[in-house]
Amino acid sequence: MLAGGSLPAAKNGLVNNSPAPHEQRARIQSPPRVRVRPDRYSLSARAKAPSFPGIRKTTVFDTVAVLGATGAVGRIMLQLLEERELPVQNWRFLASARSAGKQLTFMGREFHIEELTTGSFAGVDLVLASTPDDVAREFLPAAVAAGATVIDESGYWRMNPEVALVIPEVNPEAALSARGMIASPNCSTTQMVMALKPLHDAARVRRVVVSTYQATSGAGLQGTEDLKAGSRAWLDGKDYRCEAFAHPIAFNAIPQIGSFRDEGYTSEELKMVYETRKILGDESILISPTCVRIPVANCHSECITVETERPVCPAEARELFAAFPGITVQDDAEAGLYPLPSLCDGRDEVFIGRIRRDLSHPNGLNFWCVSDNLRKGAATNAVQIAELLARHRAGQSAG
Ligand code: 2RA
Repeated sequence: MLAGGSLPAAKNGLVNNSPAPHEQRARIQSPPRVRVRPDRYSLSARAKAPSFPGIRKTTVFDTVAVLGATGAVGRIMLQLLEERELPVQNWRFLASARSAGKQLTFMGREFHIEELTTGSFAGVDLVLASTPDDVAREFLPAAVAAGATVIDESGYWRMNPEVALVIPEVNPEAALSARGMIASPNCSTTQMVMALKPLHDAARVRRVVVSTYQATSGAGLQGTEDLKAGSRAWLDGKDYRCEAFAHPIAFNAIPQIGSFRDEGYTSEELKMVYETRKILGDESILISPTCVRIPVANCHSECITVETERPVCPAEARELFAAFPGITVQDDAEAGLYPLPSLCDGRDEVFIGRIRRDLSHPNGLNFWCVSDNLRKGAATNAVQIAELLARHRAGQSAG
């Protein structure tokens, strides 16, 4: 069990098992016409963020509280909320005593950051929380008890059986039947499960071997600072002591993310195992993970080998990935087209390339998967969950 604790009964349980309409169109990205250097070919123009056709002017949430708006993920969450226009009447911003009292600008207005207490949630109907685990443990049950639906980015509640663990493209029904608390998965899990879902639906995934190449932004703002300051120091021949990592990250690779747990696996690796099974609703999937921190500023990359019940050839896999909402295939070896963290930065999709058969197993498939860990791995997924709830509520009031 990775997380414990209990939740009060939700006052606002949402019950509906119909999946929400998908909001992003998947596509196979056209390869460039000529062979070009990686920095010359561009991703297609950034898709405008999906909005709320038909319900934008309707207030769905009276009061939404955002927790942790000043952190690495919180900042992006605010940016997304500004871009995507969630139908909300009132916004509140809550933070621990250290950040409380500061001002922040959101949607062109100045907001005062209030101190987070267990009494903060009266009248709040949705909480978007991006906080450390201990804050989530201490304060979020009070939000549920006050009648709010909580979307939690922390790791604390994810494996609690009373909590829904949701990727909107994969298991939207879990969000709609949640009893107050909805958790967003760990970033390394989210992009892998996005890739596994279409394969699992078509050919049942039996076993996964995954190695991650995780960006320093996954360790928060200090992780980014350690990469920048550590790289400068390394180039200047000076010492630098990392605060977010146990070893120097500049010009290095650290095969430890999180703390060591059972059988030599880290907490990050075990999250990939348990969260994947919970989201896909299949405890039989075997997963062998190795998580590595690398000196890339943003976007996690994963080398994934999947064994399915029946063989899935690369052409079929390409089609399955391309048809899945939120996945963009970038796969043209001759043109040098495959996902790169530098080009996926700031994007909301999960990118897949290097799709090829596993030479060591007749039912095996290998591919490379990159995604912005702060966006689809965290903020985007949380905002998409809020949008899913908004569409559902708007549908209910229209009906
Ligand atoms: C990391 N997955 O990259 C973690 C953040 N949740 O460190």
